[in-house]
Amino acid sequence: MGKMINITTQASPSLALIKYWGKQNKKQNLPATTSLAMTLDTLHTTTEISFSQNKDVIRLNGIEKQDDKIIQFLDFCRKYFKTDHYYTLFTENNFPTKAGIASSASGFAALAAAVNAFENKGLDNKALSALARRGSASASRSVFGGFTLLKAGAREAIPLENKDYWPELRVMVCLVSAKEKFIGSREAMEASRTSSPYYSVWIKSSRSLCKHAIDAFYKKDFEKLGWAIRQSYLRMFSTMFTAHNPIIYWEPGSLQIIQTAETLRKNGIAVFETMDAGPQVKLFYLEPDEKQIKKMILQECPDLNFMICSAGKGVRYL
Ligand code: 2P0
Repeated sequence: MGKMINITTQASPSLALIKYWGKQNKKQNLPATTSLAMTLDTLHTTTEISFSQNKDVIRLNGIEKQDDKIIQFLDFCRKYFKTDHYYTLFTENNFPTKAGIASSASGFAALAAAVNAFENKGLDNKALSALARRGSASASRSVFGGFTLLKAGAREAIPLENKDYWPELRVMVCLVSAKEKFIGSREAMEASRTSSPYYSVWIKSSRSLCKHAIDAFYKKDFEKLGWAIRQSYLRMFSTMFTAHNPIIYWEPGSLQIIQTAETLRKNGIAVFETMDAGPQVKLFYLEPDEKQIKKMILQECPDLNFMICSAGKGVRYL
């Protein structure tokens, strides 16, 4: 009676300090750059899986839809697990979906774990990370908590340190806009790869940048790490700005926060911003500076919604 099972999993977004952008192998979804990331707490995707008669039924944040990326992933799971089951999925995010807050990272990590449990396959986290990568490369990182590395060309992420490694480290996720992005990150990174003259420089320069960041991470040298965090997202966006056609996720509100971070740094406060495939700006800082950062951000952007995160847990079964 395995078919009556109902399983619920939860996973959190993986925010890259050093970015993955571009694929080494499209079919197997292998990343072209090494990414260093932090799995966030506070934000999460919750996914409930059960049996479905003759087709996959997907309800995302209460609305039923046929999401191609999810269906393709379920097709892959059926082959991988050698089953012909269809699934009913109820999946909810407690943060905006497809807005550049890594909902595909938490989403596919939660989904990979859900299918694994539903099919009673008992994959360990390494195998689960490789499976989640098929859905979204960043999801391979979300399987693990704390701090992770996904190497260029790798099949799975590596857990570096757990969530308690750097307890003062915080991320303020500034919600500039909750609209769905106008172009998905998969398409956008492919446009960068195939048409930006800076793509090859991005790939090459990512290697030394990542080494620099890992060194800073282990020394807990926040200024040095912060420099690399900023370089990584700005170099990544350079490949988007110069793609044919150019891709610009930034909004005026994004720039306002970037400039506020610059003002804070000029006042001696170590705060370093990053952005992903969307207009949101995420600020890295250390907890003792939180009060001053909040004050300045709210002074410059009084209506801003934000969420504060620390390093969080990997995928879990509820
Ligand atoms: C990252 N992003 O490292 C980078 C930085 C967005 C900007 O991973 O095609 O949804 O499914 O593997 O993982 C977003 O891209 O792309 C992403 P696919 P994914 O977090």
